[in-house]
Formats: sequence, C-alpha cells, structure tokens
Amino acid sequence: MKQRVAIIGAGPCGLAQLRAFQSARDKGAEIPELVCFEKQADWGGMWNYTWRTGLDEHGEPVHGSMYRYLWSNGPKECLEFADYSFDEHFGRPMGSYPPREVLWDYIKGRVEKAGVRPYIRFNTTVRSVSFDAASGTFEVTAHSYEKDLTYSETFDYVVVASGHFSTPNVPYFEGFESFAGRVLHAHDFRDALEFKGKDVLIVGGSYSAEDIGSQCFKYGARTITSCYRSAPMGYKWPENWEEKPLLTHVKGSTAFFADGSSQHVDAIILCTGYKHHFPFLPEELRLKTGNRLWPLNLYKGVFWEQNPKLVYLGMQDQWYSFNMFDAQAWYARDVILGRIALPEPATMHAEDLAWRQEEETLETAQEMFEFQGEYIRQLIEATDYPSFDIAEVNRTFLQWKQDKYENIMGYRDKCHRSLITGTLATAHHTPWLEALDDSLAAYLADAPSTAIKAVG
Ligand code: FAD
Ligand code: NA7
Repeated sequence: MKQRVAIIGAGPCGLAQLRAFQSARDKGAEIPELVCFEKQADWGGMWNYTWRTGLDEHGEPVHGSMYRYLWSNGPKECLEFADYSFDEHFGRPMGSYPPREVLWDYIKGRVEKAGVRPYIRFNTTVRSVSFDAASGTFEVTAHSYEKDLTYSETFDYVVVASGHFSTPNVPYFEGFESFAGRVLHAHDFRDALEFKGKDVLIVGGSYSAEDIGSQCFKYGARTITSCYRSAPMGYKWPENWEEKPLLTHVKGSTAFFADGSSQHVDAIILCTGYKHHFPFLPEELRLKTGNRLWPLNLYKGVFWEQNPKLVYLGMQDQWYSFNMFDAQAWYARDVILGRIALPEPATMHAEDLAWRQEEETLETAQEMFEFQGEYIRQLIEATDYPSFDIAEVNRTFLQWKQDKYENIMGYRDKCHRSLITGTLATAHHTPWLEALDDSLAAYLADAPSTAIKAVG
C-alpha cells in the first residue's frame, strides 16, 4: 500500500513540504499520498492576512499575528527560495524589504507553479493525533468546517507545520485590571492608525517590539515608550520614542518602570512573544520549547527523536526563514522516501545535544545567524535542494544589522543583492517611512499614486 503523509498547516513550512515532494515526483520518484490539513480558507499561513482577532468565524483561535502595513523585517535576499527566485516570480528587480502582500504573492507563486493545491484540505482543522505502536501508524482526527464533520484517517508520517507565532505569551503586570486604556498582545495588533495621537507603551525587546513600535511611530503615535526585561534594543530611536527598563505596574493611566520613572500611557501593547502550542498532540509527541535556535529532542532540528515518523518543521527561532523551511522539508522528504537512513536513537540524541551545546555558547547576532546558516548548509548538502551561498547570506544579515543600528527607520530603504540570481535590488519609489500604502499594487507601481498620499 502507498504510504500516507499528513501535513498539518499550509503556511511556508507545509508548502515547502508539498513542494519538496512534488519536485521529487517531477524527477521520476514515486511519492507517498499527501494530505495537507489547513484550518484557514487559504494558504500562506501567517502571510495570509486576517483582520480578525480573538476567535475566527468558526470559534477557533485566530492563527494570524500579522498586521496591516507589515513590511519584511529582514532583506528578502536572505529568505529567497533557491528553486524559485524573486526574478522568476516578478520578472523585474524590486526593493529588498517588500510588504506582506508582495511576499505572500511570491510564496503563492511557487506552489501555484508546482500545482500542489489539490493536496490541501482547506477549512479543516486537525483536532488530535495519536500513534499506534502495534501498526506503526498515526491516527489524525480532523474537523471540516464546511461539512461540519469530524473524521479520522490513518497515516504513516505526520509533519507538524502549524507555526509557533500564534499563541501569545501574555504576562500580567499589577494594575492591568484597572488600567484606563487598552491592553493588547502583539497577536491582536492590526492597524497602527488606531494609535495615532496616542501615548503608546510597548513591553518587550525583540522583533515585535521594534516593529510594532515603528509602525506606531510611522502612523502618528504621539509618544512611544518601550520597556525591556533583559536588554534595551539600543537603536537610535526618534525623539518621541524612549526606551526604559521593565514596567513594574500601572495605576490609572500611568505606567511605572524599574528605574522609578513613570509615564502617561493611553495603550499598552505586549510584544512579549509566543508559545509553542500544539493542542492536537498528546504528551508523548509534543515538542516543549521556548523560542530558541536549537529546541531539544529534534534530530536535525526536525525529527521527533522518540518517534521520528513525527516531523516538526520551522520550530526554531528564525533568522533564516523560507529557505530554512525548504532545507528541512527536503531532508524530511528524503528520509520518508528512504533515501536517507536515520541513525540509532542514541546517535540522534548525541548529535542533538552537540548542537544545543554549541547554541548555548552563542552570544552575538552574527554568531547566531552563522550557526543557523551552518545548520542549513548541512541539511542542503544531503539533498538535491539547490545550494546557495550561505556565507554571503550571512554577510547580508550582518549588513542588515549594521543598517538598523545606523538608521532604524531607514534600513528598509537599503538594497541587497540576490544570492540566487545576482540581481541587485532597486530602491522602492517611496522611502519606507513615507510609504503609507502597503498594497501590492502600490508597491509594484512605478511611482507613488495620489491614492497613496491620501492614506492615513
Ligand atoms: P505559519 O505561517 O504560522 O503557518 C502555519 C499554518 O498552519 C497556518 O496556515 C495555520 O492556519 C495552520 N494550522 C495551525 N494549526 C492547525 C491545525 N490544528 N489544523 C490545521 N491547520 C493548522 N518571517 C520572515 O521571514 N520575515 C518577516 O518579515 C517575518 N515577519 C513576521 C511578522 C510577524 C508578526 C510574525 C508573527 C511572524 C513573522 N515572520 C517573518 C515569521 C513567520 O512566522 C514565518 O515567515 C512563516 O510564516 C512560518 O511559517 P510556518 O509554516 O512555520 O507557520
Ligand atoms: P520573541 O523574539 O520571542 O521575543 C519576545 C520578547 O518578549 C523578548 O524581548 C522577551 O524578553 C520579551 N518577554 C517575554 N516575556 C516577558 C515578560 N514576562 N516581561 C517582559 N518581557 C517579556 O518574539 P517577537 O514577538 O518579538 O518575535 C516573534 C516573531 O514575530 C519574529 O519571527 C518576528 O519576525 C515577528 P527577553 O529578551 O527574553 O528578556
């Protein structure tokens, strides 16, 4: 009987898995039967924007954490698919930091070309997965919203590609219950215009804090105060943005900080990260980790060591993203196809621990993306995923970091060179700070339109 593979999620990771199998099939391989379950109505995962917050139209937690006006926070040249370039998709050079809709279009372009949409059951959420040791198979129970039907099917492999930036980590600070304004997590942030003219407090010191604060600045917040637990972000912020040590408590509409200072705030946005959350997995199959570069118990960062027929994609903290997901998906595919044999459990675990040990020595950003780059290089070397110049991607990351320290509101105007095609990005027609319309149409237009000026 043909093997069956369940893929949970049709975001960039799930789509990478589908594309990996389709590419093997195109080269003559026999591939297993694939079923990809996707709880949303369309593909692209996080990149498929939703205006909804809280519960979705089916009463399930909303997956999306992306917001309006989100532009790539790293150079597109660092995430470019090695088998499907930006040049191939758009047919012309463009800026290095496109807005969300443009990246979504790019993600979709590859899988539309690959013709893998028929493998996906949309509007279908996976509710549970269990493993039967006697038969060596998984039972996946899913619910189709369209048919209002819960059903179970048997699979030989399960690929968890459900993402890990959807379940918010929401700390409590004294006084929240009587705060005079709105308290929300980054997961529920949608439109920066809501905070125009307001005094905004951002809690957190990582990507969401930096970018949501920047969105609020760009769209006219009166002041921004950001506060950190471990370390300041340390950028040269605009005059109306102050960085402080952590919030201790709030009283009415005043926020108090660890250095004894206080500040009037209208709204508090908790940019305090996300939890790896797999409500559909039983204890013995469930990955438990924080957001870090080397989660434990995953051989090659992918195979659940206690049961390597369970595969996790994209569970690492991400410097690299789309191309890392590809590297993982191609490797997982080759194990499933029997092209790569997995070693004994003890050997897998020893290798896993060695990566973790190295991860724990990393201190600088450069060391971190080089670590992840080396991991990807090793994966790619073992498969037919097209190789690309990882050392140059690392150099692009380094330049990006420097650009941010020079001008946090201007780094997105810089241009980088594709490591796949050699094409140099071209400057966007409008500097990021002035580009208020983030639509694909506005981005791909040759010049800003009057409509663009009218927004905001
Ligand atoms: P996701 O994109 O989250 O996709 C997971 C999919 O699984 C979703 O479609 C979801 O509906 C589905 N799913 C979940 N549970 C179930 C279930 N039980 N049953 C069926 N389907 C299910 N990365 C970058 O490279 N550049 C950026 O600029 C960038 N910006 C980001 C900004 C924000 C606000 C966030 C939150 C993330 C950002 N990322 C960025 C990281 C982003 O998460 C990755 O680029 C990518 O989307 C991860 O892909 P994924 O497939 O692992 O997860
Ligand atoms: P991250 O990168 O996981 O960062 C979470 C941040 O939240 C980090 O600065 C944490 O501080 C901070 N945090 C977590 N818990 C607390 C509490 N209790 N109090 C104060 N601060 C806290 O998540 P992001 O949302 O920024 O980024 C995730 C993805 O979304 C990323 O890929 C982006 O591209 C978009 P710490 O530094 O650990 O002290």
